[in-house]
Amino acid sequence: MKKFFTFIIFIIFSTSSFSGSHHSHGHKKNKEIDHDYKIGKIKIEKPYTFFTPNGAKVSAGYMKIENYSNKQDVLQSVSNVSFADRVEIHEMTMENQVMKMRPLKKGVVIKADSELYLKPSGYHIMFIGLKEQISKGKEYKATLNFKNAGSVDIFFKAVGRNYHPDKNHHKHH
Ligand SMILES: [Cu+2]
Repeated sequence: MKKFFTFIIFIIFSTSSFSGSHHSHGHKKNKEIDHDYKIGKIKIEKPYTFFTPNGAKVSAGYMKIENYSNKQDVLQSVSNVSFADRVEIHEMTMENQVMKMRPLKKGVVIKADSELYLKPSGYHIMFIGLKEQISKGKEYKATLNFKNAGSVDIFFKAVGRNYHPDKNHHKHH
């Protein structure tokens, strides 16, 4: 049996989830928030993380990953993170009505010709042992390592908890 992490979930995850089945592909560009990356047949859209309250030890990163290849790919690991002691790829699961998260040691599969959302209460990148607090508006670098497509440097944008990647085009703070 694998060990489960039992961090205090409500601090890390909002209850908001994605609604609807269609998503714009960034035609309405917002320089502040929209930022995409490409490596091979993989496209990463709008990586983000929530800014943290003082003293937070963990944070999570989210994004949309699109695989334009006719072969599946695997996000095997995340590396090159200077703001945390270590990084893991996690999955949220419900166990006896308690949300728990589990590290995915082999990474997460992105099926051929499909898209995968890393989002609150789903798959996410876990930053463990924060060396500094995540500040709103700042960007945090990481390297995503894909089995087939290779490695790509991205920046997680630190946003507030009301941020939603598809609904935030017209919000200003
Ligand atoms: Cu986690």
